[in-house]
Amino acid sequence: MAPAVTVDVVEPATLPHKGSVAISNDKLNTKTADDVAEGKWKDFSFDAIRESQVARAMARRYFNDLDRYAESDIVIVGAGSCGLSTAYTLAKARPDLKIAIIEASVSPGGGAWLGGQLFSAMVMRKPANKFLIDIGVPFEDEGPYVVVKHAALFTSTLLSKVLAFPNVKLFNATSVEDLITRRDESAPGGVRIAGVVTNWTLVAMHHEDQSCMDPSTINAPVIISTTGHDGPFGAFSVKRLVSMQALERLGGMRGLDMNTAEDAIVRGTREIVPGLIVGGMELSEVDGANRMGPTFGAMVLSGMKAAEEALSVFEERKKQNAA
Ligand code: 48N
Repeated sequence: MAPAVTVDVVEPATLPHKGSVAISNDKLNTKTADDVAEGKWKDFSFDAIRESQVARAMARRYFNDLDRYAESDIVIVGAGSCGLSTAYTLAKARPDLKIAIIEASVSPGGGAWLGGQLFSAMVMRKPANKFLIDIGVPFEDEGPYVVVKHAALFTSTLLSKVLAFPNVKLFNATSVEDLITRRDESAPGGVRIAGVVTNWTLVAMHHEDQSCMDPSTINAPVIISTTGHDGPFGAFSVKRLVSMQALERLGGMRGLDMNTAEDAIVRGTREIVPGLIVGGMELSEVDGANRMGPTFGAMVLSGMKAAEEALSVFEERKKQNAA
């Protein structure tokens, strides 16, 4: 007979009391996987559960995460191909760092679920294929470039690897709607970025038709913004830098030129103002770089470079704080 199972039930009235409720054996589902495999669906049933257990299982973890990541080491804004490549590179290199990813959409991945014009295949120019080998995504080798048979294979594999890191937390359906700043006379625009201001995206979309709905915050010494090129949510951080006069103006993304664009984005990935690194297509809005269209190698390599830049900024700040 299977032993009684006990679950920790935290009664709201007596928080932080931890009680336990025994689910008696006869309610336990003694059906094994084999039973199910043998098609004994007729009298199948799950073990009993109470709705509040599900509600508490979700809430407890989410609010623990909010508490834990309120002070992060690195925040990545935007979980598109560049942001996710950054997160993977960082989390793999530095399991000691707390990395928060803030993604406005319910579904992370940005523009990397399809190739161009809604076609499935995704093209990446070498040496981005090395990243694909690292994360275990198969591709067809076409010489100077490779082709992943479905963009969703790349994005879902990368997303699953990023989410599996214990030091990474993805806050999706959550928007960065401002930046935390500190006065910094040594910075060209007079500010250093010290974190992000967040709100549920559905809230951020309704500031015009609801009374004031204040945001929350995440403090971090390094922010990496990869919010894509201009669009309803695109190029958020660089547009905000201009509106707070920390950046004079935006260069504006130029026309499509694959060769020029991909080199410029990878080379240009850098710290734009102290504490804020910009990568991916958001950078095209700053530097006036060309767009590259449906080739994603620069997103991956920009992510790898953004991770490197972030680590050197992080270590530099740590030294300054220790001095
Ligand atoms: O995929 P994107 O838009 O951005 P990148 O830079 O990761 O990848 C760009 C790439 O998909 C291309 O555009 C390709 C190569 N085409 C180029 C071309 O010439 O057309 O991902 C940005 C992510 C999205 O998921 C947004 O939802 C998110 O950033 N985002 C935000 N998340 C939180 N807070 C915000 N304020 C915010 N703004 C955007």
